[in-house]
Amino acid sequence: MLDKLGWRKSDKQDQSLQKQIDTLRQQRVPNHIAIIMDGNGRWAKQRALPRFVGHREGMHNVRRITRAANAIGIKVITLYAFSTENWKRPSSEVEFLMHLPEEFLADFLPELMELNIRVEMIGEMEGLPQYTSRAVRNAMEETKNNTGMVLNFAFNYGSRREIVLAVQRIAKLVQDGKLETTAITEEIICEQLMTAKIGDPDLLIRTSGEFRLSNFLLWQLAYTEFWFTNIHWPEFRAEHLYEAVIDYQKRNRRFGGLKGE
Ligand code: V0D
Repeated sequence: MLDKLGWRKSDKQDQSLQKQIDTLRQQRVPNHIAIIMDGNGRWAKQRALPRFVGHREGMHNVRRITRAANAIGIKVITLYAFSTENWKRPSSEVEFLMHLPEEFLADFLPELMELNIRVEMIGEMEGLPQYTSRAVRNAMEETKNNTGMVLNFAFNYGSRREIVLAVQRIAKLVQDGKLETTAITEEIICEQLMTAKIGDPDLLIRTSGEFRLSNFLLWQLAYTEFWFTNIHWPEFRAEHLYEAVIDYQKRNRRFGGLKGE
């Protein structure tokens, strides 16, 4: 059963979470949070478990963090689930990963409806196995009229590829005489990116101790606050998300002070 904020009893362990919520409610929360969900393989390795166990744990954690983000009024959460580079992994691992959207949605879609959450995707549907694209397309269709938080998966996504596709489309507009070269602005480029409708993240989180962007949202992260943690994705909990949000709010407050001086 879910309570008013969309919490499952098992996720709301203790008073300290409520304390964090009380703190972060005193200021604006970021509209859009993007997360690089790293460390599933490493988490498994440390426990002498096969990598796929880490990936499945990671998938279960997507649900927890979706609930946690929803509960504090985040408008968009973008999760880096599969990059264009991930195709280089062993084919057995890629195949396992490609079944995760199906598995995730089979269990979680009813709750997404209950929470009024809309599923979106950035990346290319082309090249995905049919069982994968069908599951994702179906979830987008089922949830398209939901008006609450957007759960946006970056999936078969690479930012350089995204930029190449945008440049190709803009060049075509110029070639067809529909756009002047001098009329190409930042806004025109934004419109051609896969994030046209969802906008730029306010906060980027990367788990598992790496400090790279790994071809994620290169254009869109120009003004974003970054937050890093050593926690592996399967162990990243609501308390860590809220810690990141509270840190973000502190930074913003500092900037606000400086700007006025
Ligand atoms: C594995 C950690 C949910 C990162 C999270 C194939 C690596 C778990 C989805 C998902 C993955 C994607 C689209 C959708 C619904 C769910 C997912 C992949 C990997 C890529 F509509 N978790 N998840 N997709 N992992």
